[in-house]
Amino acid sequence: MWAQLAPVGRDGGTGGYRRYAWTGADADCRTWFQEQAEARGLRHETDRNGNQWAWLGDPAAGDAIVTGSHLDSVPDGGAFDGPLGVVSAFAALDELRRRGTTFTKPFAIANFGDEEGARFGLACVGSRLAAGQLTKEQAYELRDGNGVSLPAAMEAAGYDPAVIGPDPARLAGIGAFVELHVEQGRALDLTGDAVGIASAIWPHGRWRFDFRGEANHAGTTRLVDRRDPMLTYAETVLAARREAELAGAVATFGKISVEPNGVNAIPSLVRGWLDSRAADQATLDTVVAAIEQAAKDRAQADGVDLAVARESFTPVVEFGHALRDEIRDLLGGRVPLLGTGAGHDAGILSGSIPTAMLFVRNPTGVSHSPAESAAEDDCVAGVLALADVLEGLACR
Ligand code: HGY
Ligand code: MN
Ligand code: MN
Repeated sequence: MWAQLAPVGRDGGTGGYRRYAWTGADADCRTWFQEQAEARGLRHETDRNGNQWAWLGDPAAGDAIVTGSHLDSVPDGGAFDGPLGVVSAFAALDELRRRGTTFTKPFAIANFGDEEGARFGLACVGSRLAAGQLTKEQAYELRDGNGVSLPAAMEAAGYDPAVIGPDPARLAGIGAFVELHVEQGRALDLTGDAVGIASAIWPHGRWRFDFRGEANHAGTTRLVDRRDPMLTYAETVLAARREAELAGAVATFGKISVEPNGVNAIPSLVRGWLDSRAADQATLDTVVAAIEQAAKDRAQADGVDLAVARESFTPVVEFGHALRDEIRDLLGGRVPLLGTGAGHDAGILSGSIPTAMLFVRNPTGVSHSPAESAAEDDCVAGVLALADVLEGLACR
């Protein structure tokens, strides 16, 4: 399975993945998912929000046990973030069938659409829509870097955007969702465990900073006459690092767009996107407010106009203790609990249904990069752990 999926959406130059929502690579991932489902006799469906489901048993019976993750990626992302959870789900089902277990509840494997928000800027679109955390109207406002709207992209990919929206009946039929994911950090490498269980997800968000100055000639405009938004942007990036360090949080400006983006032209507009995360909401609010204030102060000094818009936000998630502890017991009780700064569909859905996460050791902790890795033995350990969990939840 891994070898079949590996080449899909992979850039030959960087080795990173470019599997963005509603693109050709996304369609190829969806085809792979449907083939894996149907090869196992699972009933495949795509729901109103573009999430894929592979069913064993009748979901109408309710209390379904669902596992899975996402197949889309960040720009030049790694091979494991998302796909490890989907491949492990199919492999865990194969393992349960090898063990001869029978399911006493409906079972499904899910591929949630557009988890990374790489194209439209909002994380977890498929699960947010299903959970009613993103309305159809809000989704219709989303645009990619070329101005293509989310509904237009869905339509071009052959899906009907008119039906997107909350899916309470579907979620009401789910008793538990367990997502396996490569760890995006080194905690398991430090504890020496192959598998861990999520305790919480930090609150995190994305803010777009628009710095508007005055386009002018790079060679003939005196420094004193300039209103250069790149200076304001640069100071804001440094302020973000300062404020994050002060607060024990994280803040990243990883994406920028410049107009007109000419070597010999002072920019008219610099857009920078801030990703910031902290262990609690108050700290996150403090850090973002301090970064905004630093940007405002510098904008004033530079004669630059500033506008800040929050584009994505996920409050803190504390995974439910009952399912978390049941899973820990099913794994023998001594599996470490880990907090994480990475967002996941299991986090979004935790407001609607019981959810839990298993993490698989990442020896370097590197993620959102072609260098992301996990040892095969650890991936197998993850599959066996997921099979043990599913056996305990759905086959007793
Ligand atoms: O950005 C995140 O936390 C996740 O990878 N979507
Ligand atoms: Mn990710
Ligand atoms: Mn992920």
